[in-house]
Amino acid sequence: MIRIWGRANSINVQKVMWTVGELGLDFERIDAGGAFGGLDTPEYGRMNPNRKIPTIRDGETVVWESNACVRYLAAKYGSGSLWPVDPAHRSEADRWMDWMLTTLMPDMTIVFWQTIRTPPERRDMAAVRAAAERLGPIWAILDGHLAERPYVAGDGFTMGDIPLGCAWWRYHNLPIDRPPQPNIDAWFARLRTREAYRTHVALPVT
Ligand SMILES: N[C@@H](CCC(=O)N[C@@H](CS)C(=O)NCC(=O)O)C(=O)O
Repeated sequence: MIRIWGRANSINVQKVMWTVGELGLDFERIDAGGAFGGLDTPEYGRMNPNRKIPTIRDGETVVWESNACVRYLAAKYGSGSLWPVDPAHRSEADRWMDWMLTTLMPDMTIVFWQTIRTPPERRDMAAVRAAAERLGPIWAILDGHLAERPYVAGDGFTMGDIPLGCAWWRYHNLPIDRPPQPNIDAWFARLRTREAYRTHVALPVT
């Protein structure tokens, strides 16, 4: 049984939920963070000194950082499927997971926080417009990559598709202008057929 701490509407928790769903693992998700609180207890701090979600526990093993959780679960339970065995192949999945966190998420976070989590009268719409303009060309890098392959790491679905799939769902639910990204649309249509995606990610963006 995998225990997962984190609220269902967190993009970082959704990555982990999608992963356990793909792998068919037994899990228990414990609501934590946001209005649920629970991150400031001594017990939680011992598991995750950052006091962020998600945190997972698998037996004696505790993991935090959402992409590290996805990698841990894929390596332990999805070798040869979510977890490409060949290092060169795996690096394809890995690099796009890191790209999501380092290149894509800074501007995604500006738009999300300003338009969804900030009251209208306090929104910095100039910052939203600037971030939205930067995001089109950033997503276009992935669009170019997907012109030549059906999934992020090649012919099959891997862990590399999970963080970006979560981010594309969120991007599409933000109230901003978006340039067309036809290859991402085709890839996302493939992702949307996956039950674990529909169950854990295709939720209202709040
Ligand atoms: N880099 C971390 C970021 C973790 C993070 O910032 N999580 C947010 C939710 S997405 C959080 O814990 N926010 C505090 C809260 O929900 O109370 C990861 O990928 O796991």
